[in-house]
Amino acid sequence: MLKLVGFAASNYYNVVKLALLEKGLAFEEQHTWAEEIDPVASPMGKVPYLLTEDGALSESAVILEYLEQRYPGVPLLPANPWAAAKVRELLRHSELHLELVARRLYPAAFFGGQVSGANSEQVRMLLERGAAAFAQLASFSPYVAGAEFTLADCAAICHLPLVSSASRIIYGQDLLSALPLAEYTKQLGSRPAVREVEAARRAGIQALSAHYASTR
Ligand SMILES: N[C@@H](CCC(=O)N[C@@H](CS)C(=O)NCC(=O)O)C(=O)O
Repeated sequence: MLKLVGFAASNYYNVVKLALLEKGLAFEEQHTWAEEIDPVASPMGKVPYLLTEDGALSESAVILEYLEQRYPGVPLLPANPWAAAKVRELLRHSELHLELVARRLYPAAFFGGQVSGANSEQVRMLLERGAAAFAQLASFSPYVAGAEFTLADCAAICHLPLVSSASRIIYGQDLLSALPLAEYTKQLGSRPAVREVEAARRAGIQALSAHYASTR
């Protein structure tokens, strides 16, 4: 059986978990903190990774593509190549131009760390560009790529609220305010898989805080 390895506070772990649930695939979860990661399975020491019948696979976007090809029963990519490419475009944007940029704020926003003034200004500029680009590409009608729930939603619902909340904490301003995030989050909350991931994420944040406190 597929085994998803990582921890429930991780937004990248949750992207893959959501895709597995939405596709109706049987899988097990193996809880592993960052410092316990098997470097053979995940050479960058990151979660998630997926243990499959073929071996271990890291990098969430690659895992999603593998799941689509290996288990096409419930597709989360459109059959039309252009429409599928537009979904992938949104997925890449949410990762590269929003989540990875905002990630530089997380230590200060969520873990009591610090962000230098110069860094924070650079991140703000990049986030503003990323948010404008995402607003231009996404339709939110009601899903980010249109009428169907896709892989782009698996990423967006796990990454965007985090980016938004980090920006509110650091800048006192939601740099994603141009996106209809509140309505989108509410809409996606009607999906059982989204609710399941969100409940586990909340519990996972508590567990992560307790873990940090016990290892400091
Ligand atoms: N590009 C990776 C990013 C995964 C990632 O950054 N995971 C974080 C948790 S959200 C992690 O494992 N951090 C531990 C570390 O970097 O040491 C993916 O898409 O899977």
